[in-house]
Amino acid sequence: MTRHLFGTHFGLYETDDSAASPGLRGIEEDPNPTAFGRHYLALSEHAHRIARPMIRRGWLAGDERSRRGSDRYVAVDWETALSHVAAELTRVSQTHGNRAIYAGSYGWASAGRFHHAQSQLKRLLNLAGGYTDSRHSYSYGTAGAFLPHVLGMPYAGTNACAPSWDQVAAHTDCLIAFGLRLTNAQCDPGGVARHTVEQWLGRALDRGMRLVVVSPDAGDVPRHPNAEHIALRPNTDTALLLACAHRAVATGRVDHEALARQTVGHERFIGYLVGDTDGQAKDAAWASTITGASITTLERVFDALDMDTVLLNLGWSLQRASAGEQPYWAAIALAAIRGQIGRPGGGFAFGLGSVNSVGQPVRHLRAPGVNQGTNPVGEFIPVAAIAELLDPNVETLEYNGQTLVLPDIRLVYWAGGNPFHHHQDLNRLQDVWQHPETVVVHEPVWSATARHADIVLPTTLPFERNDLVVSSQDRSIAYSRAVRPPFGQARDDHDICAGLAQRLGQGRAFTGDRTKSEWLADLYAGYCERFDGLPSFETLKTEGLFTLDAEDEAPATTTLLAAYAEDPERYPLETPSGRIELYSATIAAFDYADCPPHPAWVEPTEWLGGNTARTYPLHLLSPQPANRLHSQLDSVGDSQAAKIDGREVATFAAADATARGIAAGDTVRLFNDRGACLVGAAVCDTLMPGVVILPTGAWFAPGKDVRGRAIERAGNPNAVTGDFRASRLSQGSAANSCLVEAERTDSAHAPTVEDGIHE
Ligand SMILES: Nc1nc2c(c(=O)[nH]1)N[C@H]1C(S)=C(S)[C@@H](COP(=O)(O)OP(=O)(O)OC[C@H]3O[C@@H](n4cnc5c(=O)[nH]c(N)nc54)[C@H](O)[C@@H]3O)O[C@H]1N2
Ligand SMILES: Nc1nc2c(c(=O)[nH]1)N[C@H]1C(S)=C(S)[C@@H](COP(=O)(O)OP(=O)(O)OC[C@H]3O[C@@H](n4cnc5c(=O)[nH]c(N)nc54)[C@H](O)[C@@H]3O)O[C@H]1N2
Ligand SMILES: [Mo]
Repeated sequence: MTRHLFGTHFGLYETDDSAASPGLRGIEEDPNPTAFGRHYLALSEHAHRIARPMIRRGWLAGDERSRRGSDRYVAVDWETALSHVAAELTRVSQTHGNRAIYAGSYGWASAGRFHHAQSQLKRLLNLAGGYTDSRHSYSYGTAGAFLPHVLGMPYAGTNACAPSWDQVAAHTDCLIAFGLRLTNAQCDPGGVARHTVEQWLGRALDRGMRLVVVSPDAGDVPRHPNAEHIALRPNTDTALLLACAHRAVATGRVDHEALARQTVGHERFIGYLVGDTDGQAKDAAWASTITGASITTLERVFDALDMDTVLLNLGWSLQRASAGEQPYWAAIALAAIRGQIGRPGGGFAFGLGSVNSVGQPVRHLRAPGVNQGTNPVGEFIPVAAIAELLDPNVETLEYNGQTLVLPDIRLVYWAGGNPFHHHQDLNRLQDVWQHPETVVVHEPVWSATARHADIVLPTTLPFERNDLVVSSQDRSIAYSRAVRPPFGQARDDHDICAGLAQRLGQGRAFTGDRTKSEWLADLYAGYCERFDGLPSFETLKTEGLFTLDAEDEAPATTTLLAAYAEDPERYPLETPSGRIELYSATIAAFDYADCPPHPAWVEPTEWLGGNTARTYPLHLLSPQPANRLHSQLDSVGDSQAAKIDGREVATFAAADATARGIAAGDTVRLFNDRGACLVGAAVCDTLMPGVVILPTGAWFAPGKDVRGRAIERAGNPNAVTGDFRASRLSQGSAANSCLVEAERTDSAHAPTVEDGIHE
């Protein structure tokens, strides 16, 4: 019998059309399926779907006063829409060169190796002369640019800096986790067959591992007798880590031999720790003022560090902040000082628990995807610099020791991402977004980005097409089957790009003369060439799922930097010195005040200890949503069920709520100088006072309140976050450095969230 599977970034599902529970259920092989995915099919006929190609009225009429984001759309046929897009690509390329086309097109789109929107678009544009691209990600942009200076190249990848979970389960005596939100481990770009992070963590805890969760929110701590909480102000982990290193130095707990062998620059770093350079010892008293944690609390961390095998795990959220390089560097330095690097279950880790795949001891089923070709245009931006790129007043950008000259963008082309979800300070983005001459977007739904486009091309969703679903960081491959017909006139990204390629004289070059089924078969053949034992394509289609290696094997067990730690001469790192750099001459030469040449406390742009906190005394954290993937599935199921009056829920510490007369269920206005948004209020006693949590993903719904002030109505944190970066070195997103104030609003006077689809 044929098994009907459906693959997503948050798991594999089986269709379940029984009358009791129409929809999807997680596959039986998955020990912890993601609940919100069950409602995916509710998008199949949803009012937010786009049925026909649409063109913005003002763009069509050449009306220069019309604004993207507040205009209406007219439906056109595909022939008209594709002719306009092809003509614009040709015009811009001929008049301004292909560097005037920005198609970095960042975003997660949907799982599926073939129907990967970005790959399809980039293959098309490379055949048409190229485009200005983006580098790195919002997820890991700070670490990705920074770590090559300290650890060298292979260690800068998202999944490259962690021991495997089996080693944690077997050897770690104490795991100190800086930020841990287990719902995040439900997702992985490309897909997840088995969600095992909670199982692994549970195994370690049951063996007796101590878990210390350092976070502004005690709600992050898993319920277990061996788990404890350390509260600290957001963005101050570096001070805590430096104090730990200082204490090791001051009390003779330094592994001098390992430090000398594995690192360079430790003398200068230690000089900074003890205050030689600035007269300030980075001791517990110093760290206490910065972190807001008492000295007694800090001593609990010191005590934990005295255990035998200690692993410092830093979530990706820590580097998505002002000076986000520093906590990572400080953790590397602390692990080195304690002689933990290269020990099974010890050392440092980045991102265990941030997604499912980090630390999985499995072989990676990895093969080439859709060949994007090569981009003749060399220009790029670090991905979070989109507003600078579009702002005609910004001509250059400091980045990683270079001065990038920003191209003059005339055409923006986005397929598979939602910048009006992912970017910070969306009010600024909305302004600079008015500058390009044309914006083309492929979208299955009327996302905020679709509503800010000139030409909107409706795409299918993954349950409307067949695909291979496999993550390059995992070991399973699935055949994902169409279970619904395409909505309205929606087309696959591939078919849209093929139609454009044909109009640009590149039709056969784009399709390779293959049908979509032939493309799938070819991609699958690529896996069979690299891995033995894969079933035939026909068998995969029938059985649905294939997994490398047996369930209980850990064939890819990893001790991070084991060979290097043992013999740095023989296995040097790809850094200038071949060693872990605790002082970087390269970074010193950049001369960036926001990224000093050794791990250091750099005051964040916005934090509770800074001047801005006098006006805006609440630190807003915007973590990943538990009930959806970013903005995806916000319109349905669990995400809608959790809203208050249709708005996203912000969680306040009890003391902050009381001080402002806010009660659970109230409508609250969060605001600062950049903007304001309306949220529903929840109040809890686990959160550190001074901190507010508003997950990302509510659909950006700009509007006006009764007093005529600009206000975002759905509870999107990026209406207030700042569009500054971790540092000039990385230009990574600093979404987690944001101060706001909050006030109760009479919900009767607050504008409600309506669809506002302009058709
Ligand atoms: N404040 C704040 N902001 C953040 C973060 C934060 O922590 N705080 N986190 C950041 C991070 S880490 C990330 S990764 C980003 C995520 O940002 P994005 O990846 O841009 O967010 P998504 O909502 O996943 O956007 C994907 C879009 O693709 C569309 N789509 C789905 N399937 C298809 C398809 O087959 N074809 C096409 N053409 N489109 C499709 C969806 O409808 C959706 O609009 O957000 C970042 N933004
Ligand atoms: N369900 C679901 N899972 C997802 C996603 C999703 O949209 N939905 N998105 C995926 C994506 S794209 C990514 S990149 C990953 C991101 O994974 P992460 O970057 O790890 O996640 P965040 O949700 O931003 O933050 C995780 C935790 O860090 C804590 N934290 C925040 N700031 C600080 C700080 O300054 N210090 C300390 N010690 N702790 C802090 C918060 O309390 C929060 O609980 O998640 C992935 N997983
Ligand atoms: Mo991400």
